[in-house]
Amino acid sequence: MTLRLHSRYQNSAGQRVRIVLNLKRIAYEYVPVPSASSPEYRAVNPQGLMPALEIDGQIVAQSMAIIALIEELHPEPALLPANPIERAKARAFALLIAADLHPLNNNRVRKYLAGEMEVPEEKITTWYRHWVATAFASLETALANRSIATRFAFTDTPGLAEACLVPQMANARRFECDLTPYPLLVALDAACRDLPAFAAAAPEAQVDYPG
Ligand SMILES: N[C@@H](CCC(=O)N[C@@H](CS)C(=O)NCC(=O)O)C(=O)O
Repeated sequence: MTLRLHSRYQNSAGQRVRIVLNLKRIAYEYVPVPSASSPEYRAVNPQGLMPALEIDGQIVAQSMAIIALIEELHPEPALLPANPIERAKARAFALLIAADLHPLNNNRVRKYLAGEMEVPEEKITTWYRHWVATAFASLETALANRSIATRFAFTDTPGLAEACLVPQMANARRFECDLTPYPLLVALDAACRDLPAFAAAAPEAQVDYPG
């Protein structure tokens, strides 16, 4: 099985997938995408969003669908807890980021606000920080309310929750969001970032990182 991941160094949805592939020690080819809106990339993913996974010649889009596919093909190490309720909680944590927060703040939304809507840059930053604060408050509460003690968010090894959180934390730092109200998120992110699977998936470790 050959895997080619179309992504870019600063593609946080793609970074989730890179983390998961690394956690599962799955070899893949990283294919840098210079422009997601180019005809070349739209031939790969007509939606014009990264990442896209090429698997044995077929294309799968959407990071969470790609991660679910990887988990089905390579169940070990598991990305989710064994207990069904804990599994649901881990998925809810990840989806709060992938389904609720990320779509509000991603590049194309900010570009649209700045361009067609003529929103000044400082207001876009306010928008960005508002949605980060809203989401991070809920994520922090989710961690504080856990009934089972685990080394990472919901598991003893990093999984889906961490694969979604770490890229989002990097984005929040890039936009200078105040992270002091979220000590549990900050600690979880710090516990992951130096692990080889996360370090190798980081923007600065990718071949297309401008350095
Ligand atoms: N729901 C999608 C979101 C993908 C997405 O929004 N990707 C962004 C980057 S993180 C993108 O490709 N934007 C186009 C661009 O930056 O030109 C997923 O999880 O894969």
